[in-house]
Amino acid sequence: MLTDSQRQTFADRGILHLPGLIPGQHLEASRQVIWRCLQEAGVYEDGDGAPGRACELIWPTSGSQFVKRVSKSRHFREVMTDELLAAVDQLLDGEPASSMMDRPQLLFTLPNASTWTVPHNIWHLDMPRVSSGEMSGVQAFVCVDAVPAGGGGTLVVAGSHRFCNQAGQWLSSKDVKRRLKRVEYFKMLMNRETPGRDQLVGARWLVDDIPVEVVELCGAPGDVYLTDMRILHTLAPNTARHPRIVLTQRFLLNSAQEEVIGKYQGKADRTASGPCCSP
Ligand SMILES: O=C(O)CCC(=O)C(=O)O
Repeated sequence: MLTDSQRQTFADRGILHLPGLIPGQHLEASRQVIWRCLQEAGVYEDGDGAPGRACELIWPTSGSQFVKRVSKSRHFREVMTDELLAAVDQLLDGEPASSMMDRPQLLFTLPNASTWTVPHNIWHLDMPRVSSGEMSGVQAFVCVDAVPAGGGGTLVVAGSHRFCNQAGQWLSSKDVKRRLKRVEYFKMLMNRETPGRDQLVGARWLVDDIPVEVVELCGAPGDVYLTDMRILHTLAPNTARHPRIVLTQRFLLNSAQEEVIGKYQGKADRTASGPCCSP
């Protein structure tokens, strides 16, 4: 059961960290299936599998190939415990919602960088903003193995879900980014030339009276982050010696789903039948 203070944190920041929410026994099957696949690819944990010194440094397979092979495991469902689903339900105020995938998706990043940086690109939303400006759903991130700082955890901008909600119309991820770039903070974040973008991590800025902060989703095995699906986020490099292993599931409100599917359907119909304004 979430406290009022946790719900308020989520409303204010668009992100809630629930340390250790998923017990080890609910992670184990996913962990085993992932590591078995890694071992088949020639990557071994040494000894106790402690994060930070768990893997060979030479990776015989690319991350995306690996993810394709392992991504369909039914064991991933075990991490979506009743406690996690109840927390999501509370944040959605009990409104009807559906998970977007039949099982959680693997977010996996091999060690791929020697220097950690905040990317200026690939910032995005997974879902468009609906015309009411209200939240469209909640995304859950579950750390299967430890994700240390600099270890590939997703980067999110806490507070970003509170911008661009007054448009009174459906906004694609691109539309939202275009509007955000008119605001100095976001312009700085998404500009390749900005020096010291990394200093935005963990630093709270007040932008149009809204506190914003770049947050790295790192944590211990079993930690969960719940995010408002309006939040701006991106991929991060992994400078650790251990792959980033996180499972994610998105829960979309049925009300939002109708609007989003309707829009995409409209687009698909127009593409199939030619331009909508053709004579
Ligand atoms: O950390 C990642 O791999 C990116 C996650 C992401 O962009 C998403 O879940 O939409």
